[in-house]
Amino acid sequence: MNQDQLKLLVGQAACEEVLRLPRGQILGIGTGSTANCFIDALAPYKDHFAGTVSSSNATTGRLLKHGFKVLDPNEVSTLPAYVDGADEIDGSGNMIKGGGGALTREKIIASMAQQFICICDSSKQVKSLGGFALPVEVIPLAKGAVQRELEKLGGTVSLRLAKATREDLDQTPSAPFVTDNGGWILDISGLKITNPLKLESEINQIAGVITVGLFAKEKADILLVSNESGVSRLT
Ligand code: ABF
Repeated sequence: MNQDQLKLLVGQAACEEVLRLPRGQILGIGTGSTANCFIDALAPYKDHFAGTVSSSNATTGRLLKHGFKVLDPNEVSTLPAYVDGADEIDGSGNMIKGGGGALTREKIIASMAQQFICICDSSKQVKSLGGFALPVEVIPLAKGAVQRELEKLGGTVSLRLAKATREDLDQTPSAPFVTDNGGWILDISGLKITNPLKLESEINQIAGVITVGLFAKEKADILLVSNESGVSRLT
């Protein structure tokens, strides 16, 4: 099976997992291609749920297209589950997230949920985090100041650029990628993250940082991971 097929498989498994919840619940929904497979698999059963809370404009658009009700997070006090992908996940459930640029809302909605159900294919499982560049969302005016602080951690820090369109390639260099919250993203590559919880806390303290894409304080409670032989459920 290729990676797309593995994502479809785990999206289906996550659908079966959340259908075990009593009717009338509100679900937190993540962002990315694996989360999209979950949304598409869940669409035929949308009436089992009272509504959803979304982690990005992209996910909101997909949910609305399928006819799901999408609620303002401020209308919801708690969620039984938040379902989302990850860029990397280690054996303890610590994750790097934010490759898709939605890390801030993902972390907010995950913090509202009783259970974080991470869904991924086996390529995302690592012994220790850092192979994937760590995303840090920053207030644009603080980009320089935060970058200088992050460079002290080791690794290489780069500003994430918007995907160049055909016209852009011929003219100006790409503009910075702008998140749903108006933030910019600095990606740190080359880190060997031996203590994700400590690093998450350290980076959170830097003035100008909105969110760091380390999910160690809010780890995954359940991991559904797909590989050639099917889907495993790890807790
Ligand atoms: C999202 O899942 C992001 O945090 C992360 O980047 C993404 C993984 O993307 P994909 O499922 O497309 O591999 O929650």
